[in-house]
Amino acid sequence: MVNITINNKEIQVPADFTILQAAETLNIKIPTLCHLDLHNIKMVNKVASCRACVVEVEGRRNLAPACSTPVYEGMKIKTDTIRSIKARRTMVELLISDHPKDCLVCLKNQECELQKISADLGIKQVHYEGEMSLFPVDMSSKAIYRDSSKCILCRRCETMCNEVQTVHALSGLDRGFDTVVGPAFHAPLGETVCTFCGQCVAVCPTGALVEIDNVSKVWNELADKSKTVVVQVAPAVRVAIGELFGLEPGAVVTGKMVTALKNLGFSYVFDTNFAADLTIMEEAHEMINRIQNNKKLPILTSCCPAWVKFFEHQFPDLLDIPSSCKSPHEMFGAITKHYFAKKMNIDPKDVVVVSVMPCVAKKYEAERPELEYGGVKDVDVVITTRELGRMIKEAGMNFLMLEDSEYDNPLGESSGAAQIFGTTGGVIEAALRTAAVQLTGGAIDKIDYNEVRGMEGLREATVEIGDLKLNIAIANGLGNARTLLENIRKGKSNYHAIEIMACPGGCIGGGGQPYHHGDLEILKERAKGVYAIDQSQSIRMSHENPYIQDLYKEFLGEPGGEMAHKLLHTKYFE
Ligand code: HC1
Ligand code: SF4
Repeated sequence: MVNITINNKEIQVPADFTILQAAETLNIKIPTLCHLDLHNIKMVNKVASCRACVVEVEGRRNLAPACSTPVYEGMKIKTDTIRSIKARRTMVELLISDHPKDCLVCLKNQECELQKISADLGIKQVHYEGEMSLFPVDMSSKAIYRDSSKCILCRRCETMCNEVQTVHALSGLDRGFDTVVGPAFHAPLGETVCTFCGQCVAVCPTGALVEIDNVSKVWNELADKSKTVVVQVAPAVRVAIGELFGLEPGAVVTGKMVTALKNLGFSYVFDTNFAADLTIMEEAHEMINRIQNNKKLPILTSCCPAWVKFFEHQFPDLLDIPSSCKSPHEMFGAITKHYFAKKMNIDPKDVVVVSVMPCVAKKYEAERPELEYGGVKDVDVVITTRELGRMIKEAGMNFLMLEDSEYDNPLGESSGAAQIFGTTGGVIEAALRTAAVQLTGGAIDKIDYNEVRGMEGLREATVEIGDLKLNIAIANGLGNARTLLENIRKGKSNYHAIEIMACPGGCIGGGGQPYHHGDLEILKERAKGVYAIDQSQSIRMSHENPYIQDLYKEFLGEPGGEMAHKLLHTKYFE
């Protein structure tokens, strides 16, 4: 510990603290823009490039950036002098001088950190006019919109992509006003190893990285009276969308959200959770088969599209071990178009499936050409939680005052097991619940597998089911996934099953969720919301969902059977 003084207050802080961390212990707020400290995923953006956090240190001629200057014994710091405030304003004014000032029509309007710091610092005028960095917009991917003219070179995206996700799709290129953070050789993002996980979007402070906006597409589909427009909602959306309307993270707003979707004019409001139950029927069947025959182990979950793209690029030698199951929202699309539409006497070509997802990679996934049946795409349009929030606002609804309503049936009923898909560890727990019943003939002593829950990026557990001891691993964040996959490649893994989600925290921390600014507490609250829904359900195991049972009886036959394979399973490509 060292003794320091901040704004005349004496305190003791750990010797490895920065000025910024020390000030936080006194609740002194120093503005920052490039800095980001995501303790839970060990990501600290250390570039100190924006200099919006400069402070005065006694005995030092120059101002010091608080985020990167370590404390020392006897240090005397002033954070609120006119000199430091003026310098901060100058730094931010310089950033604004090289920034398109189209805030009113920017997708990040009211959520932009540059906008906020400018207001907080009382900047009323930009004194510096001159050269600007202008770059073409990159819309080469179906998921991410990249406008480098709005980039402030904070490098958060680069740190996230390279250090946390270990994808290395982004790095700093060129010099001076030509400096840009992007793929090597200025390649279009859509043609790179980018997984579209959207974690760069989640940490970008400005509108430089945002999702491809599909809101207009959905409005147009809703206006087309020749179409039956069906919407499905992912498990993680209902515990986060309330944040866009001022509610606490984790607030469960399923009923209001369903009413909002009905008001928007969707013909049917269904639940991705139904298809998560279906996924478990298929995946647990595959898992049991592979464990009993001791072949192709470990089985890897396959519902996260960014994770799928990651292993296709990075581990092409291991393409036979992920489960062949499509992700739940794709299964949902296939079942809607080839089972529900038939039941309702509608031509599948006249059905439009819209997915509301916490994820930007789902936009890319829906465009994968193999995710179709009989020439009909499984899913037509994907919007994120944030885009649904915008649609609700555009329609002028007072979300908080909406009554609750229920999902439509038959594709709106689901178990608690499906709901926990939304958080890290949930998919494997859901699979274990059903696998345990099938392996023991129903002699189970528990439904909750607390040993696979948690927020750590890499976890493992041994789960006993009857005489079997199953070694399970869970990774969230692609860097953690890489660690597991490298061990498998080296033959060092003794796992039976592994769940992988690309985003820290799982889908609750998806790149399309309300911005959480790296606050782990927000993710924890969303996870609590997910588990609270599970606990409140009368059915908590996927195979007990009566509509799933009907679906197999009426249409699919057996899990893993011929029809199931045609509609619900897929292939991976190098
Ligand atoms: Fe997910 Fe999934 S859990 S991938 O995180 O398997 O996006 O929420 O919808 O498809 O069910 C996302 C969430 C989601 C799928 C399911
Ligand atoms: Fe990297 Fe993910 Fe962003 Fe692609 S979407 S650039 S993989 S962080």
